[in-house]
Amino acid sequence: MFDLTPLTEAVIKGNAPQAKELTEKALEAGVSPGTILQEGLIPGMAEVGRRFEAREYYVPELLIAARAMHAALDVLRPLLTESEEVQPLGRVVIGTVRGDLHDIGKNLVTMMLEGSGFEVKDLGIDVAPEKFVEAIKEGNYDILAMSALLTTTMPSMKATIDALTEAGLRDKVKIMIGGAPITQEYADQIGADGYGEDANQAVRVAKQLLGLPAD
Ligand code: B1M
Repeated sequence: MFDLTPLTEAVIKGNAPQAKELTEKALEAGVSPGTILQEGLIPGMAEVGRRFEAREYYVPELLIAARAMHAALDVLRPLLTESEEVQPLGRVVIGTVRGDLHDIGKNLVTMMLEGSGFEVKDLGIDVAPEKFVEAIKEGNYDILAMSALLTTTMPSMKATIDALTEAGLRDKVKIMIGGAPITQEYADQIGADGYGEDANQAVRVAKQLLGLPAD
């Protein structure tokens, strides 16, 4: 049984080279990418968040932890996004909303969607409502997916939905939202079509929104 604790520790300490190396070693030892993610990496970021809340960590520690997480995710990305689908299940445009720079969760959702056969266009972070509207106008997307990690940026989700409605495009796409402060109640309140609590659920919700079978 491969011990993932050192990997969790590498994320907590923000040791990017070690996080990368331990992820590679775990894969070589036959640990699945999903297990590495759920049992090695995500608990590391959760602990980083706890330390930040307890004021044991400050922004620089968050940044170096995020860098370590990205180094490990870069190793997992090709494996998580491997898909046998030829025709995409659907087309998704995703972004972290205006004012928000958190992208680890969004990147995970992107990888899981791609790995499940969706084609995903990632608009990145700090995406203004107008940019989402422009993408929907110009691209042929089935789902608009928004991520927010700050209570102060959650209203950008509603602003984006309002901007789409104003542009007459609201009915053109299904809207899915998620991120640590987001709830189903909030999704209902702002008129989103779906809410995903984590990256796995995001895939389930995306399939549900397009009327596709769960598996
Ligand atoms: Co910030 N930060 N941060 N931060 N940060 C949080 C979010 C915070 C909760 C920490 C805390 O106080 N405990 C807090 C927010 C408080 C609040 O609003 N309630 C906070 C704060 C305050 C801030 C700053 C304001 C700090 C400051 O400057 N004083 C600042 C804001 C900057 C900005 O965005 N404008 C800031 C900055 C940063 C860094 C840049 C340093 C860094 C981000 C680096 C990066 O992303 N590239 C950072 C980090 C790392 C965090 C924590 C520690 C970790 C976030 C993370 O990556 N989690 C975070 C504390 C925490 O969450 N415990 C915190 C791991 C990731 C896998 O989980 O992103 O939740 P998550 O994604 C999950 C689900 O939410 C879901 O699936 C994902 C996978 O399971 N999901 C979706 C996400 N998007 C989805 C979309 C979907 C469906 C599901 O459908 C579309």
